[in-house]
Amino acid sequence: MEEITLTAGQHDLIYNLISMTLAVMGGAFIFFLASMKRINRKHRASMIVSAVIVAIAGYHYWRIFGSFESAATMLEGGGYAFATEAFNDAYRYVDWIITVPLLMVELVLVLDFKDDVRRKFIAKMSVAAFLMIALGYPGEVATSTSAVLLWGTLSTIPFLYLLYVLWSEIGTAIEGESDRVKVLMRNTRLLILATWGVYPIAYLAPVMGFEGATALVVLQVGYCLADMTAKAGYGVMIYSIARQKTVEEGGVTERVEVATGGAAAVPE
Ligand SMILES: *C/C=C(C)/C=C/C=C(C)/C=C/C1=C(C)CCCC1(C)C
Repeated sequence: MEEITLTAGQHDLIYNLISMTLAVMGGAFIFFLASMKRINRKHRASMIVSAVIVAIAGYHYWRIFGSFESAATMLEGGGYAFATEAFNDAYRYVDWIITVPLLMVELVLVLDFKDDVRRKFIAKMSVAAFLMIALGYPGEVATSTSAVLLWGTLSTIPFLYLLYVLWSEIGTAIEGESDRVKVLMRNTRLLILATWGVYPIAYLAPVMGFEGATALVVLQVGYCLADMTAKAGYGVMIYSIARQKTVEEGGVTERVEVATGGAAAVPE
């Protein structure tokens, strides 16, 4: 089994960041559920999906945290011996397989795509996301540079396709929206580009000339920061789109069935 030595500082950085990511996912979960009241019912599905995503990620972070803890053994002279094979990083890939398509679902729900466009978009994105993650995994666990680069390159093809479709579909979807919603959607698009772009960079850490311990730090720090922003931060952006639309619709209205069979709007 491969074992690397982490300084106390390297160990604590990863340890605390995984812990922080777990806390952020938990906090985001409460925020999304609690904020549901502030947006109109027709946009609420996107908030539910946001909450599901951070709940799934939170669970995986809890497992990653435990796995990291048990793979590290404190050394007498300071620092930690870290058994890389005992650290189950596959939790991340399992998480992505579920959460990446859900992130796309969250988006189409708030963008109000037409039904047929929505179905096609979700299908295309799910296939691309699956290929991206499935092709990336063999490279994540590979030890040779050539295998990392090969799988990384193959995974980048669906990744670029995904970004391209996302970019153009959002471009089309924002046309009919108000100026404020347009700005929020453009920012969301940039957030996706900036945060998703971190994953392939972090993935390359082991072949970018970093030695074992440093590569582990770069990779774990990169994935943690990217997950916090791409899931919780992104969810907050989606919330602000839903909230803005609600404001433009005249505030939150609850539809209440009345005896006549009609519906009355009751402002909260
Ligand atoms: C919440 C999790 C998200 C948004 C995960 C996104 C993951 C990626 C964009 C991963 C991309 C990769 C490549 C483009 C090439 C190398 C392998 C991956 C899987 C790290």
